[in-house]
This record gives sequence, structure tokens and C-alpha cells, in this order.
Amino acid sequence: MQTIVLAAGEGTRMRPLTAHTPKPMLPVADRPLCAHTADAAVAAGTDELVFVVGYEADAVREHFGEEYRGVPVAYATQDEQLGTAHAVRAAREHLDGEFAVLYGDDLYDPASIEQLFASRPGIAAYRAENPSNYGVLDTDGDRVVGVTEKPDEPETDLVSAGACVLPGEAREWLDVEKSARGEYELTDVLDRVFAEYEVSYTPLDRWMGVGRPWELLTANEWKLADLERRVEGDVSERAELRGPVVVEEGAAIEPGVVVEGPAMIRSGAHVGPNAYVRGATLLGERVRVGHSVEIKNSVVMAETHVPHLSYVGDSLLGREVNLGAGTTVANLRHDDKPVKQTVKGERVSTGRRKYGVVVGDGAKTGIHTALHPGVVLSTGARTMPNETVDRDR
Ligand code: TTP
Repeated sequence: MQTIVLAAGEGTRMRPLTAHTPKPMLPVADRPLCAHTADAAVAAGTDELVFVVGYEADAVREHFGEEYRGVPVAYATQDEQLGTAHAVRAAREHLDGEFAVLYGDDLYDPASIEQLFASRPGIAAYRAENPSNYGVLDTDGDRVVGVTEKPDEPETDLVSAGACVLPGEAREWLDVEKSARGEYELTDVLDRVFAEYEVSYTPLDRWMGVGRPWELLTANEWKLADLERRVEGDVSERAELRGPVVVEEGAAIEPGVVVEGPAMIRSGAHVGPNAYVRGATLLGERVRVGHSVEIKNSVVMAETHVPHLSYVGDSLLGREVNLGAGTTVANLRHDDKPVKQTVKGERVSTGRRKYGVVVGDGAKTGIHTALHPGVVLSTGARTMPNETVDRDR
């Protein structure tokens, strides 16, 4: 069976982290977000991966190439994001028989994807606490008969997790009308499948969509928690690694460093001397973390430098960022309320009591910059020495 992985989106809510990288290619542990989806499909026995690409498509093509983990890979281009059915339509000429559709910005638990692939046709379901926020499955016994978008009074707590396995015939059913919100939607294709087939649902033990920056942090917390200790890099005898820590080949840990897992130190990263890295932290390729720097529960993307005397907590730093000496991130409000962040012009609660900052690629802070919780520094932003930043810039 072929698997379509939807990976055409920019991820506008994830800005500025998506300035040069499409959302599905943002890092989650040691691989891009959508590689976790691809891996689940490969483990479930897919015969071919078809990536639907659009925004910064080359990043996806370069990573997966023509073959990935022994499975052939094809690409279909969706120039404009006009909806999920439109995305699958872009891949239509590649389709030959039954196919699965997975989302490149969702994290699934791989065992459930294997179960989903065994139910044909089938749809993945998730038991949600607030089903009214999602598309809720209408069921008749074990059979799914429809999906109702965001109902006020949901009949079940089973919501559609997007992933599905469709019969080959569905290839001809992709030309749906635009929905009320102006998109060509896969749920309208599913309605036809529900009408003509017995469709079962597979409950997912774990599932999350990654849309906003703090969700990328949660995604990393999930996948880093699964780490097993692996030390292939150069670790000083006077450094201490506690718990599940991965130090990839080509990474270096200097004397006096303490790393408390789960943590992943990727190839080419250099840590210390005397640094403290803890709590679900990812240090990307060629990251430098220097003397007396503490990094906690954060994602630090490739080539970023935090060279001296800084604190970074519960934060996301993009690529090639440089934090001046003494830059300090505040990650907790005095009133203990959840930290808010502005997403596409709207103030939104992150739901996190501890949350730091989001820093776009290439940003540089002056020495002793103080960053307030929830602040977003845009791509290439600059701060002056001793600045206190309490607004996005
Ligand atoms: P969204 O999260 O709705 O879109 P996005 O990923 O671009 O993010 P944002 O809303 O922040 O801009 O998309 C959900 C998934 O569907 C994601 O995997 C991208 C995919 N998709 C397409 O591939 N093509 C489309 O036309 C649409 C609407 C979504």
C-alpha cells in the first residue's frame, strides 16, 4: 500500500521558525517532524511514500531522496494550499490501488499506525478531552458513518486524527466541492467512502498535531522521552551524563559539563566547559554551548551559539542564532499564570506555566539581554546590550 504524507504547508502559526524551513522539516529529536510519520508508515509496511510538497519543497526532497529506509519515494507538488483533498489530488497520478494518508505535521504512535494499516478502509481516531474542538466521528457500532466538524454536543469523544486508509476507488472521488470555509477537504471524500464501504476506526494511544511553537516543544518532549542512552561522541572523563542521554558521533562534551537526560546532543555540537544541559533538551548539529550556560527543556536548532554565561529555559531557538554573553530567558510569570504568545496577531495562552522564548533564524542578542516569557524574536532580529525585551520584535 502507498502512503501519502502531506507536507506542503509552511506552518504560518509556527513563524518565525518556518522562515527557511517548512514545518514538517522542523527538528523533533534526531530527525525532522515528518520523518517520524514516514518511519511509522515504513514500520507498518508501506510499499511507497508519496510526499505532497509545496513550501520550501527542496528541504523535503533533499532529506528523503528517492529511497527512504528501503522504500521508494515519490513527490507531488501542491503549489497552492487549497485543502487536504486538493493536496491528495496533487498526488493522484502516483496512486495505484489502496492508499493511506498521513499528516507530516502530526506525531503518531507507530504501533497504532500499524493497526490502522491493517484495517482497510479505516480511519484513525483519538479520544479527546474536548471533542467539540475537532471533527467528531459518528459511529454505528464499530462502523464510522460520518464526521461532524466541531459539534456543540458531540455524540462520542472519538475525534478524527486525520490519518486514514482509503480504497483505490477514492482516487476518483477527490474532486469535491469547496467547503463552507473555502477549502477542498478530505472529510468530504471520506463521506463518500463511509457511504460505500464499511469503515472501521483505529483508536490511537497517542497523537498530537504540531501547529504552534510550544507544540514543537511538546513533540520533542515526547520523542526525547523515548531515548535510550547512546554515547558515540567525545565526552570528557570529567563530564557527567545522567539518565537517557544521546551524544552523537562528532559531538564533544568538555570537562565540568552536566547533562541530565532526556537530552540529545547531535553531531558536531560542542558543549562546555562547565555547562548544564537538562530536561528534554535537543542541541542540534554544530550547536555551541559554552562556559556557564544552562539550557533546560529547549530545542536549539543547528549552528546556533550560546557561548557564555546564559540561561535558556523552555525555549525554541532557530538556526544560526547567537545569544550574547549573559543573555537570560525568563520562563515563569510572577503570577504563575500560563505564558501567552502572539500567534498570527492574536494573543494565545500556551497552557504552559513555564515557557520561555522563540527566536528566529540568524537573530543575535546583545550582552545581558533579558527576554520576557513568551517573547518572539523574528528572523535576523537584533537586541542591544542590556536590553530588556518584553515585546515581540
Ligand atoms: P494546516 O496545519 O492547516 O496548515 P499548515 O501546515 O500550513 O499550518 P498553518 O495553519 O500554521 O499555516 O495543515 C494541516 C496539514 O495538512 C499539514 O500537514 C499540511 C497539510 N496540508 C496540505 O498539504 N495541503 C493543504 O492544502 C492543506 C490545507 C494542508
